[in-house]
Formats: sequence, C-alpha cells, structure tokens
Amino acid sequence: MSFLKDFSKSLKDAINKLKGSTGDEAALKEFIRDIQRILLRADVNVNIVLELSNKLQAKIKEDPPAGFTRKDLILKELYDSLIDILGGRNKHRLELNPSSLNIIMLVGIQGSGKTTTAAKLAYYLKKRNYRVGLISADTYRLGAYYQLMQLAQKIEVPFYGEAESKDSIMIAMNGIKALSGSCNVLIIDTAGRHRNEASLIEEMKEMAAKINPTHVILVIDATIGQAAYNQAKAFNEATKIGSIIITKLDGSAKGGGAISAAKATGAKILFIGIGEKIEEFEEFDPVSFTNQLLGLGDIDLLSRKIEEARVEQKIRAEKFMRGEFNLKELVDQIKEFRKMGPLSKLLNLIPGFSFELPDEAMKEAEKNLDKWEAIINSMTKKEITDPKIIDRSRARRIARGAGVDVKDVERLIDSYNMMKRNVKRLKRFGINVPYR
Ligand SMILES: Nc1nc2c(ncn2[C@@H]2O[C@H](COP(=O)(O)OP(=O)(O)OP(=O)(O)O)[C@@H](O)[C@H]2O)c(=O)[nH]1
Ligand SMILES: [Mg+2]
Repeated sequence: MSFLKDFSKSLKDAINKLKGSTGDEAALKEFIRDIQRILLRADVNVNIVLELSNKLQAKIKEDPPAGFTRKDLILKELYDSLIDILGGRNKHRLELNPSSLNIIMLVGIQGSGKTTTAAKLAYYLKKRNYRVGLISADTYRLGAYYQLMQLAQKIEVPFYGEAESKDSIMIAMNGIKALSGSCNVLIIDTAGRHRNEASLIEEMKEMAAKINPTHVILVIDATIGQAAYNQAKAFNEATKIGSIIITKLDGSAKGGGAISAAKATGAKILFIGIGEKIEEFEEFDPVSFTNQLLGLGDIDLLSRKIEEARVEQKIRAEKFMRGEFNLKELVDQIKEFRKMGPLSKLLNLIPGFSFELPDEAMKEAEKNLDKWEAIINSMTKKEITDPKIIDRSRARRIARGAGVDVKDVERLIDSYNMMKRNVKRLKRFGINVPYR
C-alpha cells in the first residue's frame, strides 16, 4: 500500500463526491465524516482530526459570500487546515554556508533510512553546486560501509570509511580531515543499532560533542505513524537543532500521522523520502505537499524542478565555454544549443558584441550529428576524452565500426579541435557564458 497514492486518492474521491452532490447539509456532513475516516486511517492523531472536523462543521452554518457555495467554503477550510496540520505555510530550508565547511550528521533508529538518505541528500546537494562528501561512521552493522561506498560511487561523490575500525567517532574525525579540503558539505552516516530513543540520543550527543557538526538531522521512518511524536520530541528536547527527514512516505499508510506528529513537536521537516531510488527525495513544503494530495496541480514543485534543470544546464554550458569538453560533451552540447536556437544568436545578446561564433563549425556540426554519434559510439572512453591519440589505423577501424567513411572521423576530430580553439579564443575576448 502506498500512503501518498492511497491517501491522495481517498481525499480526491471524497472531494469529487462532495462536488457532485447537491451540497445540502446531509452531503456536507457526509463529507466531514469521510475526511475524518481518511485522516484517522492515515494515523493522524484523533485530537487533530476532531479539531479539523469542528472547523469544517462550523462552515456548514456560515453564509458563503456571493458567488460561492458552502461546498467551496468547506473545501477551502480543508485545504487551509491540511496545510496547517502538515506544517503550516512556512517552508523550512536546510541552511548551508557555501563558503565554509558544513558537517551534517544523520541520526535515527535502526532501519529508519539513514544510509539511503545520506546518499539522497548528497545527490540533492551535488545537483545544487555543493561539493559533497559521504562518511560512513556506522561500525555496527555488517555491510554498512559497503552500502554507503557503493551509493557514493553511484552518485560520484567522494567517500570516506574504515572497513576494519570499530571507533565510529575516530572514523568521523578522520573522514572530516580527509575530505574537508575538497568538499564543503560532509554528510556523516551513523549507526542505528538502537531501537529506543534514549540510548540513541546518548550516542548522538557524544558524537556531536566530539565532531561538532553544523547540522544534526533526525531521520524518521513514516511507518511509525503517530509514534513519530515521541521520537521527534525526545530529540528536540535533547538538541536545539530539531531538523527532521521523514522517509518511506511512499510505502506507509501512516504517513499523515508521522508528518503531523513530527510537526506537532515544533520540529522542522526539511525533506521527505518517497521511494528507494536516489532521486525519490524532495524538499518538504506543506503547501505543495497539500496541493499534491488534493490534486490541485503543483505549479510550485514543477517550477523548482525546472530551476534545478537550469542549474545543471548552466554548469554544462559554463564548462563548454571554458573549452572543457570532450567529443561526447561536444555533441551533447550542440544538441542542447540546437534546442535553444543557434549559439551565435545567444552571443549576440551580449551588449557590445555581435560575434559570429564558429558558425561554419556549428553548421557542419548540426548536419553531422547522427553520424558523429555513431562514430563516438565506436570510440573508446579514452579516445573520446583525448582524440589526439587516434591515429590513422584507429580512425579507419572506428569508421568501419560506425559504418561511415574515414573522412567523417577525421572531420569530426577537426571540428572538435576547431570548436575548442574558437571557444578559448572567445574567452580571451572576455566573452563569458551567454546565460546569466
Ligand atoms: N520505499 C522506501 N524505502 C526506503 C526509503 N528510504 C529508505 N528506504 C529503505 O529502507 C531500508 C533501510 O534503509 P537504510 O538506509 O539502510 O536504513 P538505515 O537507517 O541506514 O539502517 P541501519 O543502518 O540498519 O540503522 C532500505 O531497504 C531502503 O531502501 C524511502 O523513502 N522509501
Ligand atoms: Mg545505515
């Protein structure tokens, strides 16, 4: 059963039933009962549910303003109240300082999702231009070291761990020493052997005192539902930080309970895990979460996703304009430029410069894209990054592999060299990336 899907579907069903009804008192009361049932099933605390029902109930007696119905009033109340229950209108953010070292320590009871979340958070921050490193300080669970190491390799971030050591605090300190030169965010995965909060908090305090993290984040498994209240509360009382990530919201019928309970303690819910995959991880925003639940179309989330993609595109374009590209990246970049219109047009947008970029090369490149892809597919990785090593006999073999003429291979390499030279020359003219 999936909380997000089921919870959302039942809410939408109830809303549609209300919309299709006459909107008389009986229908409104039935709607309120439906909502109560749905929230209780999602393990939302009974007092919270009663409070919400009372607010909805009050709308039955209220006169709607001109042009609106009581159905509208009740729906709006449901929307506002749900946002409240799930965390209010303020979204909490993970505050990082890009110009100093941020040390994030993840804690949580056994199986709550710390290791997975460490990798998800690393990937999320990497996409936002942070230089992230992962440190495995879990010395209790067999395989914890390899689990995080493999995840780190997959998302291509530096990793530190000591497979043989049993001293988690020492590992964490060594890891910080080893990675702090090259990273500005270090995420420390800790052991979760404790089933109870008391001993977890003890160890967390001990480690925090020694390594002095800038952030301690509690990872809570949504399947514990309302019990999240006690966990979040104990944690909040023990530290001043009180940030939370709630995992497994996809797979738990009790997600509503976990979120509302954690919120009730005053803790900040920063992110939610919504699946096992690395990218199934989102900033938690009560408003957009409620929009998703009620199916109101989540423009906010969409625009953030677009923003994310833009950052990635900008980083690639910047590298390209510094002349840092291999053959494959050249072809990818040409495709991207093609989607946006000719590069020369973009350059013309820069005041004071009307510059015909390697136009010839660009036209040539556009014409040959398919051929070039085939050629690149028959090259080795090394040849793609450093085409200088391709001699005539290799060129012939590559051409045969790609089903093209050897001249095509040579032309590709010539174009590549020319693009690289020209882009670097542009740079010397003080022209920077055309997107800002
Ligand atoms: N469906 C789903 N599964 C998740 C999510 N986050 C973690 N998991 C799964 O939960 C299980 C436990 O995750 P781990 O990251 O190993 O948990 P942990 O807290 O590091 O566990 P210990 O190190 O044993 O304390 C794994 O099978 C994960 O794939 C999530 O958001 N959704
Ligand atoms: Mg773990």
